Amino acid sequence: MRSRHVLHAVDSHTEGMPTRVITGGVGVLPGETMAQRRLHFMAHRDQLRTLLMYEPRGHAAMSGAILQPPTRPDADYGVLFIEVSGCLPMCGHGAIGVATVLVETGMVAVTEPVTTVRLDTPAGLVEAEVAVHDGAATAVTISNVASYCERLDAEVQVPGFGPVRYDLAYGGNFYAILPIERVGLPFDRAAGPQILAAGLAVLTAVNEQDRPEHPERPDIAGCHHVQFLAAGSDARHSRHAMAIWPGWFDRSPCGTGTSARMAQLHARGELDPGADFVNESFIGTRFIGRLTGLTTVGGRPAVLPTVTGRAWITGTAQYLLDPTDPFPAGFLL
Ligand code: PYC
Repeated sequence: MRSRHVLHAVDSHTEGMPTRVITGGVGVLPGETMAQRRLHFMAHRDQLRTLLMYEPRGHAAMSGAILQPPTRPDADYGVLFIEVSGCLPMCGHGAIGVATVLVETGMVAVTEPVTTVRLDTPAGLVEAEVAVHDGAATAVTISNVASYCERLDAEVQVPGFGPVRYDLAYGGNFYAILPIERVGLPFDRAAGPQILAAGLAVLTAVNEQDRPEHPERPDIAGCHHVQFLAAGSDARHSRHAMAIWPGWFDRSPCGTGTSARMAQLHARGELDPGADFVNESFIGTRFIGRLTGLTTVGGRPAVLPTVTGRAWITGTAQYLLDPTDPFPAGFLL
């Protein structure tokens, strides 16, 4: 056996969506903040992401997180979120997976019934309250970054679909949000390829015609996620298919998407702080969201969201790269 890298991983899934947590083998990335480390990684180390996320070690809907020492004194770990899509500023299912792995592998001091883990993410500090029973993480509630609604009832010209009305909100990533009937498709997994194609068409058109940019963070820009709502979705219980660039569905109910959806519902006057909001994924798994307060982002009204979900460890692994491997950056089919 020969290897240019040995990467230590604890694999998990959060309500169906994988988080491959890289616990060792990467070293400390340069940068004074996790946002700077993310930009450095994207510019100089992206092959490590594709090696870990793409085939043959991953797959077309793979997701993970690289652990780092924190860059701020109030955090326990720095986290860089990696996916087939790139490096996200924040990932809710990933944060729930990371917190579960840290607790269940003893990488943080564990107290019962609740262990608090503070994650230094590129989008900001995210606190995770892990409910622990007999050493097992039974649920994780993350206090996500401030989220806000950027547009209500905006219109975009989408080739093949014509004018499409949508809302756009930020919850750690930007989300276009619209009922699925606006693209003429059923909320049905059998229509998955058509839903993905519609999602890619919508996000491409949004980015070409009115690319969103975070008012305080120019490093967070662009829309790579489209939240297609099922009929009957409301501010108490919402079901969605989350189409993500370059062409996959979130298996989890999407933590940053849940936060963005709550910001949108609040902007529409339909969701107040304190009420439970059930958000359901395309495979039927659920997160419980709640708004805990109001704030501002770049002078705009914003909300403080929490998201509760569960994660399970599925294995541990050492991923290797043989010097003769013809696919050192992996591949996607
Ligand atoms: O849970 O925030 C999330 C997420 C983003 C992309 C996939 N999952």
